[in-house]
Amino acid sequence: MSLGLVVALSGTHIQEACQEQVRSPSIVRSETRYAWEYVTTELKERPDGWGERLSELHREAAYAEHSPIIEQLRAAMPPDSILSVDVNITGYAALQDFTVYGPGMYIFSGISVAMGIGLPGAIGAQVAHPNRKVVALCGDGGFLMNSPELATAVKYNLPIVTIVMNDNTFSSIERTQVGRFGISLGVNVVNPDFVKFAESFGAIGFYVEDEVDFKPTVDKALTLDKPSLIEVVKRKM
Ligand SMILES: Cc1ncc(C[n+]2csc(CCOP(=O)(O)OP(=O)(O)O)c2C)c(N)n1
Ligand SMILES: [Mg+2]
Repeated sequence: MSLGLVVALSGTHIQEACQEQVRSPSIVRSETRYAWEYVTTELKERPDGWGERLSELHREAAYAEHSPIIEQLRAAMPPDSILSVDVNITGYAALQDFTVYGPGMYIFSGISVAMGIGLPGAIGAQVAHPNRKVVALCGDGGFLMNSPELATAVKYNLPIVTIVMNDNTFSSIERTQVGRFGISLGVNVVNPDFVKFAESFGAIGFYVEDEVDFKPTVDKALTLDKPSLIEVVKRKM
């Protein structure tokens, strides 16, 4: 997401940084961070309505936790693999902490911040790059929006690893509601058993309750030649 957003909004120095990225991935990270600050802070005074939206995005990004999951995910994924990120709290952490080594290796819905992109984005990436590893990083709410696409992944034997961070809640929304109003409403969701759900499509299901099991499970899932889903129990902070 970050690259798509910043290239669209903040000009040529970012594009130049992208061209440098294979040699210097850190340039892209720092330039991305700079551009994110620019679009969400300096442009927030815009009179055309985008200023307010950008301020919201800035608030959301400022909330982002630094999830240890992201570091482990980066360590498990080969450098040329592709991460497709849905709109969720761990996804916000990826926005700031997941190092990207090349163009087209990080997919997000950009400034529209539309939920549901995680799995379909990964399917498109896997079809385009059959020899690369592709991971979708989703919240429980965002995953369920397009979860029937597991059937597509199974039908075309796409070995995508879908990670579902399950907190049985629209936590991003809960946090915003509590921050603004002190209470929350309508944010708790009733979920299926994600492992059984994945298995019912013919995918492989994994269940991770303890963070220390996360990377070994991703390592294992990345060796499979069929779609898999890893449900990660996400405890409320
Ligand atoms: C299509 C769409 N609908 C609604 C929203 C507003 N929204 C942003 S985050 C979010 C909740 C995400 O829930 P989940 O996927 O469980 O991730 P979590 O916030 O719990 O980490 C919602 C409803 C959105 N961004 N896109
Ligand atoms: Mg959730």
